[in-house]
Amino acid sequence: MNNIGVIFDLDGVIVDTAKYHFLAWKNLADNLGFEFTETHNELLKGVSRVRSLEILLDIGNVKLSEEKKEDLLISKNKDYLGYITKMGPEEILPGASKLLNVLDDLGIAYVLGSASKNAPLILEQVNLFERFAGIVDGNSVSKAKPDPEVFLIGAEKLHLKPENCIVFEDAIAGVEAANIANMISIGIGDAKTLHEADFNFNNLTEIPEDFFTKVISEKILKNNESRLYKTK
Ligand code: B16
Ligand code: MG
Repeated sequence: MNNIGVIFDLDGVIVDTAKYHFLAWKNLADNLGFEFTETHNELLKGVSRVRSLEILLDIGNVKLSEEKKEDLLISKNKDYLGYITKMGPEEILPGASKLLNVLDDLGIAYVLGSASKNAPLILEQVNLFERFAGIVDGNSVSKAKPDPEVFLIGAEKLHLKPENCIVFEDAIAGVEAANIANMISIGIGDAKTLHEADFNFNNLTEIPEDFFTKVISEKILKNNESRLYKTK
């Protein structure tokens, strides 16, 4: 059943690294002397590291030289690495391992499509690296989500047309990127926030076992009129 393939975002879909990004960004904001809250952190989900720093500095109304910004990006990542190098398989989000098993059983290949430059390390930490047919991460792209580049490279790795790819995403920018790429977008998380997705689930445990067979048999592909068979 390999006429479709799957592209997974990492943070917020396979693992929750947002909590570690938060701790590292908060530490940086504390050192700069302004408050950075969990609500602020929502703005950084799915956003590149460089863009995250720009947003954070805007929140604190802080202006810095490019050189200083470079230093901060390095120190934030060092701090973040301290957390992720302690991660283990127990941090795989509920439903993710089972979903990968379902895909393996169906012979549906999957790749990673993440904005994180640390994605390979994180997948190694949680023992999932070997299972992905390919990794597209922040090192492989020049344009950040909502630009579709990350997912279009993912489709190439799957040797599939974009419309035959299903994207799992937790961020608005990622859902937008999947839609622009003409892929099937699945929003994981709050359905109101991710209302632009073709399908919505609160988390991966909610994906019905027959989801992929239905996508194929009902031809819910974007190049097909029957895309109207949405679950919502
Ligand atoms: P890094 P995803 C994204 O991962 C995170 O959601 C986002 O908060 C982070 O800024 C970005 O990766 C870059 O991460 O600093 O490790 O390169 O959701 O695209 O898997
Ligand atoms: Mg994400």
